[in-house]
Amino acid sequence: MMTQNQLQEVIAQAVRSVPVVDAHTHLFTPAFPGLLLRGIDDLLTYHYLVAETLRYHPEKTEEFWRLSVQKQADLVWQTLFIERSPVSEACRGVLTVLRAYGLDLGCRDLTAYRRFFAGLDPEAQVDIVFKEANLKYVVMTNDPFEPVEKVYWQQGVGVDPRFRAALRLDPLLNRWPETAGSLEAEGYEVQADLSGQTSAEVRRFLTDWAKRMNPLYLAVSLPPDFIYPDPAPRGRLLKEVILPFCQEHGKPLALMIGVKKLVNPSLRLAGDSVGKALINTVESLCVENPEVKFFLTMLARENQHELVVAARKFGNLMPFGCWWFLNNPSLIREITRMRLELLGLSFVPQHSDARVLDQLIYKWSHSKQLIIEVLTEAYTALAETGWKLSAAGIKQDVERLFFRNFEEFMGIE
Ligand code: HDL
Ligand code: ZN
Repeated sequence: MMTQNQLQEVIAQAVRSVPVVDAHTHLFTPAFPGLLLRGIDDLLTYHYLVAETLRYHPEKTEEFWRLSVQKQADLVWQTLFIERSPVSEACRGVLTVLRAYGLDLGCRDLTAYRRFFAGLDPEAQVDIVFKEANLKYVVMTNDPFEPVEKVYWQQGVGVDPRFRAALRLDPLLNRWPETAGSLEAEGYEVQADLSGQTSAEVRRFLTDWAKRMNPLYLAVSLPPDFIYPDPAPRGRLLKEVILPFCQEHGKPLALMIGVKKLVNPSLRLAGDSVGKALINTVESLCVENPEVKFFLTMLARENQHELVVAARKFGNLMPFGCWWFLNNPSLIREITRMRLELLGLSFVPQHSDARVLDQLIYKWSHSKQLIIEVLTEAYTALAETGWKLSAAGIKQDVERLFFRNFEEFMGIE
């Protein structure tokens, strides 16, 4: 029987050493020039930190957007790191990254940090970060309507296998009929009122892009008031095109529910907020589409318990991640405990949502530390029943959480 100390060490070692599949990021392979964000200025101008900075300077918002990225980073650094202690999760993350690169936090010298990052080759930096965060691969967010990115796919640019694709559908499902125009311009015979050959043509669009990207899953973020069934275009496109496509191609559908877009438009990417969504919608989708796999995350803390209960009812529902405003220690602990208690090991505890390459280092080290804490509580309670635990068994459990559950749900052998 392991002592408590031995048990804690076995769990910590298993989690720290387990390779990670990062189920959702906004990163890009360096093969897509200009799209991969990396280095100290991109870290400091992460939209989480922009929002935190502009709380102190709301009057500077419009001026802020006219600044260069470097000048924006200067203001963030001065406001959040020099004039105040960087206690927020996003601030602490920057410091975790600098420390992982061996940089001196004592000097607080942004110029010195810039000099260090300027010397990093993108491919080498990918190798360093993936090794430090022990990543098998990350899943990108790939939008076929994004003018710069789509050209790289149409040109057939080779993609590093450590960067897997996800076909993102927000413009299609959330901005119809505006998007109908983009599809028509690409040669797809669609009608704004979804008449005629629209369903068949949207399906052809998906087929064309699935061939180019070979996505692991299709994905869309949705507002709190998302309903299904729904006679409006989103509901019809889901019913007539997306769900049949996912079923036919065996591709899971990732639903990310609860985003209130641009509650403060002046903050741009930092202007989105959160709203409690309708779990009935999730239940309807799962019960009416038993052959479709729903990879699902919700943004409101208030939706987390009912999502876990819904997952107990549907094997085709896989909850994942502590998304965005939930990706903080207090909520990661709460949500992961809840999932372990009600779902055992049948969930995907975390994704990074990283937008900047180096963030992978902090997002995974912070989350792994918290998951170690929660797993230690759970295994300690289990050991107290007299159940015999082994290092091999714990290692297998941890592998399920950090990559095997995801790969099995995605149908990856
Ligand atoms: O829709 C999404 O994928 C969200 O993650 C947004 O990109 C959001 O801006 C974000 O970066 N959250 O972490
Ligand atoms: Zn995201």
